[in-house]
Amino acid sequence: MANEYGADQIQILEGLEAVRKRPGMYIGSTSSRGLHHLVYEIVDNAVDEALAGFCDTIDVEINEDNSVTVIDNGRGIPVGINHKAGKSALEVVFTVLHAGGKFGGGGYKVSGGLHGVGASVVNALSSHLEVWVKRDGKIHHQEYSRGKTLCDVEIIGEYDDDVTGTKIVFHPDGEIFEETVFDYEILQTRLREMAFLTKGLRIRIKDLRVDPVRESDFHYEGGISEFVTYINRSKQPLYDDVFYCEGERDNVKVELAMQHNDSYTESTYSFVNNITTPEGGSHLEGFRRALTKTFNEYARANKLLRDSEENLTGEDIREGLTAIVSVKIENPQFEGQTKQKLGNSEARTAVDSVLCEHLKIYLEQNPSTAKVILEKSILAQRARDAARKARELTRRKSALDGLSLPGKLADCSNNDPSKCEIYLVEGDSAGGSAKTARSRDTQAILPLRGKILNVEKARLDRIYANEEIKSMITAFGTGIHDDFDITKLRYHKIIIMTDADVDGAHISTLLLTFLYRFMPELIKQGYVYLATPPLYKLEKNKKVWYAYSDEQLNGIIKEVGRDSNNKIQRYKGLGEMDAEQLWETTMDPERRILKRVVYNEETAATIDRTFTTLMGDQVEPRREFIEANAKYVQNLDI
Ligand code: TSJ
Repeated sequence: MANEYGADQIQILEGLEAVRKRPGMYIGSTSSRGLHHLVYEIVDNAVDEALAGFCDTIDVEINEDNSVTVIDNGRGIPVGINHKAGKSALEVVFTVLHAGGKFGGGGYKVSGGLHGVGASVVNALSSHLEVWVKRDGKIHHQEYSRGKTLCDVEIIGEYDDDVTGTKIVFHPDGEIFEETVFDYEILQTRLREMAFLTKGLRIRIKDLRVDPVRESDFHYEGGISEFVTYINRSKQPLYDDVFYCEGERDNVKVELAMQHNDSYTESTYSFVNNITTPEGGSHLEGFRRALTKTFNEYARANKLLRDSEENLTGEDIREGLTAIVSVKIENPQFEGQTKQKLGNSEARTAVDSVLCEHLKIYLEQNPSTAKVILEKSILAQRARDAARKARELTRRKSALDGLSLPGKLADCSNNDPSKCEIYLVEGDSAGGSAKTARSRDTQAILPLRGKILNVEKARLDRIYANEEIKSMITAFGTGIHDDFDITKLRYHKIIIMTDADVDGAHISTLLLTFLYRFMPELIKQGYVYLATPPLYKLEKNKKVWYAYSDEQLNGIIKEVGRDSNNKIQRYKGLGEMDAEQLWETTMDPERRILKRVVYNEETAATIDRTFTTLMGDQVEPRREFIEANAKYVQNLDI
């Protein structure tokens, strides 16, 4: 009896009406994001079946009418009568809030969607939903509309191929969702991630809205080890192996994979029940503690660190590390402001213990890998030391000189940061025009020379020694690292102004990378903008128009008529504009277009991957980046 999981074990908590009244409470939002959550919610249920060991394939299809079909080859949702509810367990799953295996306890381990709310929520928010269950030789079927049953569970046939499973089709309700069109890319990214996190499971996705049909097939026998390889695909790994270990302590399942690359940044992604935890928590703390402790102990025991030398810090050891930490836990507790940080202390000890045990053995058996990692860590330690000294030096200097602003900065005269702007301008000549053009009271200009240092490719000591970077830090006034203080920010608009060409895009990417890595608060609080210089100037009979896109140019041509008096100039760079033109088109707060750079918590991990990929050695993904980057800016006509 103990392991029997039948119709009666499904718990019943509360009614469904609330879901349609306040959909946001259950799926976060009714935007595109909420829409896609419906799919994850359903797929999560099938993944649970896979985790229980009864399903190895999940198919997701986006149908022509934007409904979605999900099919698995598990045991099929139980169809027997649930005695507490007095109806079929299948019907309970779809019509009673919080019903399902997840909340039962004693069943299988959870996977759990973002809010762990289950199939009934999807049903409540679908104008139509149908389910088919192949179980006990029969095909069971039921239909619903907006959470209400349209018929009893009926047997509509038999099957003889011995393949059991569950199939559902749902149509997101247009009365609820602002957006009802699924995005293949978004679904694909998440489904790929789910496949990485569940080794052996095959997840296929098919888009039937396009001809030819678009499809992907995700299946990773290596699970999160392959995830690490995937993230490191555009980087140079430091050694061949991906370290992997798994174990269970105290009812917490732990899986861990990692590999260093030759970069200087860490990319660790942590998951709880297959859901990413960008704010980390106890599982991540356990990981860090075990990593630091094990490497230091190994280094001492093998004389890679002398007795007189200081311990390596966690940061030193994690320089260039790509890691996935995945835990599965029955009752995850989330804390912190956004309730995204794992709180369960047993997760800390579980990860710590599993990693210590396996990593110690791995290092002993792979001394050459251990040595490469420790050599890199020791270099990181030295660089960190040098960087600290450099920072102390600038701190002391600014304390002595008062505020020693960089010489190239043309500062504004206003002292109210909320009114002040700083333009980061590519090149001395454009910098010169900008200085002439600006409104001196509120607009400061900082010209930056040539290519900016790629902070993804340099250690801290070099970064802090870089002139361009030093002048940005002093001009902003916030300090950096432990000293960072956003209240000291001297300008509430930091505006990146570069040429409207590929090089310009590259430079703004490098600047954004610096800001993202070293002063993320500036982006999070919305202080960073991109200027938008025009692409064309059209002159006719002494009148002038500017166009910021090809469409706009065509529109203007249509308006003024296509004739030989039209003089069209294509701007290749800011340098081609004189000060007045630069003011009119790009700097005048009344007329310019600014794009605010947005920092999106939920896509932070994706941004991170995008940045690292694009700033890496590979040249090819750059265009992709520039396109992806467009997703992180908002148009603001201010
Ligand atoms: F979300 C959902 F309910 F709509 C849904 C559930 C959608 C899809 C595509 C699959 C599933 C699902 C559920 N697949 N497999 C299961 N398994 C069970 O619900 C199940 C099966 C057998 C037993 C048992 O003890 O015999 C128990 C459970 C909970």
